[in-house]
Amino acid sequence: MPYRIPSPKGAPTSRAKPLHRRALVWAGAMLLALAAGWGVWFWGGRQAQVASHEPLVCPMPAPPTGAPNPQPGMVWVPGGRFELGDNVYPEEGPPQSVQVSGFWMDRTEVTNDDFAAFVQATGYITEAEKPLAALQNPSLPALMQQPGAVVFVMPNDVRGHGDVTQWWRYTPGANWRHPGGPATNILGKGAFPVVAVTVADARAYARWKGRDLPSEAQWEWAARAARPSPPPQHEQPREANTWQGVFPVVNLAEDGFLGLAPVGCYPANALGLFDMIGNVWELTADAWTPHPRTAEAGNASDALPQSLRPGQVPQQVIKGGSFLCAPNYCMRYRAGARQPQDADLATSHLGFRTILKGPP
Ligand SMILES: [Ca+2]
Ligand SMILES: [Ca+2]
Repeated sequence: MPYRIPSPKGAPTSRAKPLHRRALVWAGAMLLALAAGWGVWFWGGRQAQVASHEPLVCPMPAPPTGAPNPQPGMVWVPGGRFELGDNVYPEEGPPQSVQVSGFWMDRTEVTNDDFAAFVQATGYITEAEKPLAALQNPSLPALMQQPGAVVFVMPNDVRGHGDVTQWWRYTPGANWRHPGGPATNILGKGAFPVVAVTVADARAYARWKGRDLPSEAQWEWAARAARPSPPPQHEQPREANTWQGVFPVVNLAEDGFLGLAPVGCYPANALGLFDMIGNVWELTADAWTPHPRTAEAGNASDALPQSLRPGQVPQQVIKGGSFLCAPNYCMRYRAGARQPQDADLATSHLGFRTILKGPP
């Protein structure tokens, strides 16, 4: 006769279980707890191990010998015609034929050292360092009217991917000098890509250098290494800083980096451009449109007005994906991928690089 827990009234309760079943349930619960604890210990230990091996600088290959490069730190991208766009997400298509003239492009994402030189020379203050004009943004919560940026914070668990605030947090005090928030800094990280900059900040830097931001078409053509018909690359690239595992809760960091990497840690493309795919998303000069922009030059297309709903902020096309792009979320680690970005919102996964028009 199995033992039963008596109910207050002395009748058998429906929650009563035979003693041996209770023992099994208890043992199962203990095993689950042990497994969860082991998982936390394992992933925590693995993440600490990966982080301890992440370099602060990656050696860049020496420029090719021969005639000196008239634009040091830049790569010549020859002109050509290609099919702009892709077909993985609706906003990438339909592909359209685009002609692009040749131009110079930074061989890496703009780094913290690069941006610090600009700030030191000009006294420039980025948008994330300035409070928003409250009267112009009455609907924003008070928190977001403080100077700051949106920071990725890895959660322990998520309920689906519909609510991005599970891993993105507006963080007062976050900016390019403190990309993870006020308690963080970029000491020793001069070779990392600058983040927490807006398109206005990127344009100011480019103007100071006498350059431009690339248009969507120029950026994609360069990321394709100026190949008119590249093989369709839809798989997660092996040699780029993306996210391996289940975003946003399991970061295997099989590419060697949990978060941002210094520029130039992965092989360059055939033109000599580093990190076009992954690491940080890159701002373009083009305002967002629902389908790829075919204008060759970003400045010209940028003059086209966006059709904005009341209260909607202007958005910019960003390209290339980031260290947060994973197969289960944001398969945008491709040249043809694109995404909108609020023009005045700085984030911890977004940077840029510049171009220079002119003779090779
Ligand atoms: Ca990574
Ligand atoms: Ca990039």
